[in-house]
Amino acid sequence: MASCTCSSSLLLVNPPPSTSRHHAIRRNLRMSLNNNDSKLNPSSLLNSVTKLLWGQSLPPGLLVATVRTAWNSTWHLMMSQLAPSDSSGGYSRPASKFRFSSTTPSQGSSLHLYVGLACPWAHRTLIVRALKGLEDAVPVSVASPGLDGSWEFKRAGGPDTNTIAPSLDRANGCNTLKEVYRLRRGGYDGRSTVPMLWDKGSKDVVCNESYDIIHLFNSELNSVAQNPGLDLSPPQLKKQTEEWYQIIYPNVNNGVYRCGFAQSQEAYDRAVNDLFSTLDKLEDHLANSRYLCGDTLTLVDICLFTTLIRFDLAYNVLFKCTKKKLCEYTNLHAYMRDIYQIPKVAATCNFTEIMDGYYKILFPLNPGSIRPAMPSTSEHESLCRPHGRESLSSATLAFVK
Ligand SMILES: N[C@@H](CCC(=O)N[C@@H](CS)C(=O)NCC(=O)O)C(=O)O
Repeated sequence: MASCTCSSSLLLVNPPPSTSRHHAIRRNLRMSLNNNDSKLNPSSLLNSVTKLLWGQSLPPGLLVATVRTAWNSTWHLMMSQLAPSDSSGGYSRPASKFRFSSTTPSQGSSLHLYVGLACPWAHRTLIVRALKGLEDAVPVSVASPGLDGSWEFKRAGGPDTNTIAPSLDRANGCNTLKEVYRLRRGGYDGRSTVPMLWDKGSKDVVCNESYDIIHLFNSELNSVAQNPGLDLSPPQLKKQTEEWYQIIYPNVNNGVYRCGFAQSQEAYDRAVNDLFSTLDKLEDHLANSRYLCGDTLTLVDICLFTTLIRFDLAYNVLFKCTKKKLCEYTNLHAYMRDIYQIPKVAATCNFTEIMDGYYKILFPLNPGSIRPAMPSTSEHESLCRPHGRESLSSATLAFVK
């Protein structure tokens, strides 16, 4: 076929690059990605790609291969910042920096709690604070996520007044959580995570590990709690709750993150199997037990609840926890509804904030930021339908004032 020589066609159809040119483009792109390594930023990446592709009319196969190389490298780069991984691509959660040591804050010291509503770890502290009646003793500031995933205090309120909503910083008047952390004695430049318990008196971080904070709320602040008689960690159940926690934390609470943040197929396969084999065991156990440790609601139930309530809203889709939806587990779903219906618990669950927090903020997992529709089984009305679990125990939940 005669080649077209008219000038208008030349503008539209460049001759395809030669095979050696294909290789050179891909090699240069790889080199520019590798050279910059951790210093790479999105605009320099875009510049490199534009420079290399400018004026080239790439055949679709090469275009896909080139963009795939660029996207894979960028994705791994973003993921390594969002979610540190081990050598096999498995998510490795950084340890909390501020744990309780042997010294706990004195009763009634001026504590302030910082949370974010999407966060399952912060959610634990909100529930225990509500059940123990610590709202007056431990005021709260509710951060919202900025587009880079860090926590900010830039908006307050929300359409649903029955549910806890984002707020400004009520303790320190800061614009970001990072600024609050930096106010502490000795400063701080590490990860600024929620939940964080702040001592207004000494202007210091007391703790930023949810498991420690819920134990502190349960047992160390009884003199200022409205429900001092409620013990969510009774001594006779300590061993049992600890054993459950050792199962639930790695496989379910952190297990969903291990699925979502896996950076290799092997790491994902491991995580998803651990998660669903544990959910299957829990489903069996909860057939005959109202809560994990029998008739008594404990802290470990609350730790499990905050993951379950996010499961169909976020983890099933965004974190690829796809073997089953939670609503397909009869006992687990009823158990979750049972806890949701305890007075004051529903008000700690802000589903809009949860969905926005995951789908709009975790950019590497959802680059288009489109928020899927809310599953109907996760709507408030659906969660309020009868759970039928009273028949498993004589426990009454009239303890919550
Ligand atoms: N182990 C901590 C985990 C806290 C955590 O990872 N919080 C996330 C939100 S779900 C966070 O604040 N991330 C912000 C960051 O890493 O900069 C706990 O249980 O309190």
